[in-house]
Amino acid sequence: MVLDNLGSSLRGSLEKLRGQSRLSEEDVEEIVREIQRALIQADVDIALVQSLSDDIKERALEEEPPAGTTARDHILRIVYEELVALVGDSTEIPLEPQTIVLAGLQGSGKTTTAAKMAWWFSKKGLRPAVIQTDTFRPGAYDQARQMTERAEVDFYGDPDEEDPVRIARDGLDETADADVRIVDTSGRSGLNEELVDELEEIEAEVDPDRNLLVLDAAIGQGAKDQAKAFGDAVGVDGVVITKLDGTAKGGGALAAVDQTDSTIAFLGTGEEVQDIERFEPSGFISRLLGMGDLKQLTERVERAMEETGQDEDDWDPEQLMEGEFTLKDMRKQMNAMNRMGPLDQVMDMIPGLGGGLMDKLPDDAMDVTQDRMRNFEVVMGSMTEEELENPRSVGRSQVERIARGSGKMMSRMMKQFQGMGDGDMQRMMKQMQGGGGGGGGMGGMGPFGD
Ligand SMILES: Nc1nc2c(ncn2[C@@H]2O[C@H](COP(=O)(O)OP(=O)(O)OP(=O)(O)O)[C@@H](O)[C@H]2O)c(=O)[nH]1
Ligand SMILES: [Mg+2]
Repeated sequence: MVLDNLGSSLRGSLEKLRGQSRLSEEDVEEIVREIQRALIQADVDIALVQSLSDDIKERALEEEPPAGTTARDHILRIVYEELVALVGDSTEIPLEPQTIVLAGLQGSGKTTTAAKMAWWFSKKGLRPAVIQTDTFRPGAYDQARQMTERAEVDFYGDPDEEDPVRIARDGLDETADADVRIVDTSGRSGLNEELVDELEEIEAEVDPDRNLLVLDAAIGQGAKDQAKAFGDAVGVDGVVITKLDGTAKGGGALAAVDQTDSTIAFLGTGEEVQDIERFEPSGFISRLLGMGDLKQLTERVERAMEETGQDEDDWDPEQLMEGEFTLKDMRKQMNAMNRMGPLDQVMDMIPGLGGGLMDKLPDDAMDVTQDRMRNFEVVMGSMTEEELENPRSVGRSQVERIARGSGKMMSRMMKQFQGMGDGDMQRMMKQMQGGGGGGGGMGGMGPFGD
């Protein structure tokens, strides 16, 4: 993924600052060099890299770090803030009924994005529909139909109709029940008059709430020209950058979009309908820096909760912060985590557990952890509500009963859970929420660690 090595190369330099309370000029130089290298590799405009470097240097040396912060936190915060400013804001996408037109050059990812966005809206509880108006490319109809089937969302298209505007009109009628109508359009190899005319006519017919321009990340800084050309021709309310999974150069598109007056709405990170994320500048940059992204994690948790039929209320970090964490809570978390995707991805998003830790773990550690979680599940399945609420009350005879019931790892788990002091879980949750603890260990994690 774009700028992938920024986090890991910075982490080394930041690690060296551990224990220091002040930054020397050399420290700042080294960190700025790492950032420059990563940004230039990612195809970010050189002049932009230079001005960003200057800003970071100036702030790092001139701003007084707030009392109690370390040199490491001080520079990390400045780097983070400057990078967030570099990628710019996120396009506002209200969760309400609306019509969106997707435009872009051939192969930029419009059709894929239409299905992905529909999937995204459906996960937010809205009813989306995709309208396919591309009569230019043979196969466009089938492609859109198949992708929307995979996304399990409504679809309208007409393989026998040649007029895109007519399809758009019929499509709006046919999808009147949907909350969010996403209109996919055809592409051309360049922004020619034919494409501009077609887009203008569709826009006049559809009267969309927003036009989103779909850009392939591989075009790098070319994003600036495309965003400007489409903006002048039909108006662009936001940009979707696709194929960020496939190129190391996506930094060009990310930064270039902000240099025009556009903002970024979504990022495409793969070919499947789920491979989409809302662009959140702060989360995006925290993740790049290996600081984790609680917001993303929360989104995934919410999604997982929906799928397990659990209430969102069940996920209550506040309650965990207050220190009451029972086995029952742990089971809920584990169920949710299992549904959030591969454990290593989830861990990467937790501030303090991100990057730094993952690098240190042996390759198979995640498999082992995942196995262990499954074991816990089996064991907890044999416990009563009372025992789950109150693990310290579990005596020997209960342990034996539960062990018989589960046949698995009982004493080991109880030993670990009981051995975990009251404050440990609280401390762990604090660490997760506080972020910034790149190398933060798993020491307090008890059952998850060894
Ligand atoms: N790896 C990756 N591939 C993507 C992504 N988005 C789209 N693609 C692929 O890019 C190719 C083109 O995507 P389409 O969605 O057909 O592009 P389009 O803009 O609709 O193309 P036209 O209709 O011909 O103008 C397809 O093979 C997609 O699978 C992405 O985020 N990551
Ligand atoms: Mg298409």
